[in-house]
Amino acid sequence: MNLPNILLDKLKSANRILFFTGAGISAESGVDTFRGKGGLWNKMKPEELASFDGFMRNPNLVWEWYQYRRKVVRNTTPNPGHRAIAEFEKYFDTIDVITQNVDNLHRRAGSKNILELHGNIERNYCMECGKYYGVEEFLNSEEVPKCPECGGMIRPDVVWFGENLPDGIYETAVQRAQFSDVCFVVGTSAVVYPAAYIPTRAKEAGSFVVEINLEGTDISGSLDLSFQGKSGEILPEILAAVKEIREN
Ligand code: BJW
Ligand code: ZN
Repeated sequence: MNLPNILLDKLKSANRILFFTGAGISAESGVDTFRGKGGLWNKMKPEELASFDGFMRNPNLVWEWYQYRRKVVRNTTPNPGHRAIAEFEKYFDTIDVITQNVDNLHRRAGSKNILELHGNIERNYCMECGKYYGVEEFLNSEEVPKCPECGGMIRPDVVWFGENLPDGIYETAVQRAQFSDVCFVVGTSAVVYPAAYIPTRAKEAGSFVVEINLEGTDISGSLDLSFQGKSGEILPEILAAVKEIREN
C-alpha cells in the first residue's frame, strides 16, 4: 500500500501519537467484536448482557458470558496490530493508547500508557464492599461468586450501558486527544458515547485524525484519512514507513 504523503509528513514531524482503539483491533486475535460483520450483538441483546439491569435480571447468564470471554482472551495473544502500536514507542516522545477494549491485549503487547475507558475483564469487584479481585480466584465459578469477605455479589470490573466511566478517565482521555499531533482511530464503530467523542475532540484541537477500519463508519467523512482494511495489516505497514522516516 502506498501511504499518502500528507500522512508521512505528519508522522515525520509528530511528537505525540494517540491510538484510540475498539474491538476491531482484537478481531484478528479471535476476540469477537460487538457490531459489524459477525459482531456479538447480531446474536445477543446488548441490554441483556452489558447493563446493570440485565445483570440483576439474570446474573448467572451474564457471569457465564464473561467467563467465556475470559477464556477466549486467556487463550489468545496480541496480534500484529497491537504489537505495531507498542513498537511505535521506539520512534516518538509520547504514545498514548486509549482503548474501549477490556481484553488487556494492548498491555500484553507491551504498550505502556494505556487508558481503559470501559474497564478490564481480568478484574472483578464486590458490589457490596468494593473489594477488587483478579480472575484467578473465580476461574472455575460457573455462577456468580459471593465475596469471601462480606458475601456480596461479585461482578466483572467493566462499564455497562448507563454506568459512568471510571472517575476522571474521560477528561484525561480528551486532554490526551487534544494534545496529540496524529490520532489513529482503530477498529471502532464509534457509536458508543462518551468514548465516540474522542476522535472529534482530537480533530477540533488540530490533530491529524486517521481511521483504520474494515468498513466505513459514521465518522469516516469527518476525519482526515480513512483506510479500509485489517488493522493487523495496515498498522505494521505504517510502522514500517515510520521506521524509515524517523530513523534517517
Ligand atoms: C475491524 C476489524 C479489523 C472489525 N481491523 N477494523 C442515546 C443516544 C446517545 C447516547 C446514549 C443514548 N442512550 C444511552 C446512551 C449512552 C450510552 C451509549 O452510548 N449508547 C449508544 C450505543 C446509543 N453510553 C453509556 O451508557 C456509557 N455511559 C454513559 O454514558 O454514562 C453516563 C450516563 C450515566 C447514567 C445514565 C445515562 C448515562 C457507557 C458505555 C459502556 C459501553 N460498554 C460496552 C461493554 C463493555 C464491557 C464488555 O466488553 O462486555 O463497551 S458496550 C461495547 O461497545 C463495549 C465497547 O467498548 C463499546 C464500543 O464498541 P467498539 O469497540 O466500537 O466495537 P464495535 O463492535 O462496535 O465495532 C468494531 C469495529 O471494528 C467495526 O466498525 C468493524 O468494522 C471493525 N473491525 N474487524 C479493523 N480486523
Ligand atoms: Zn465484599
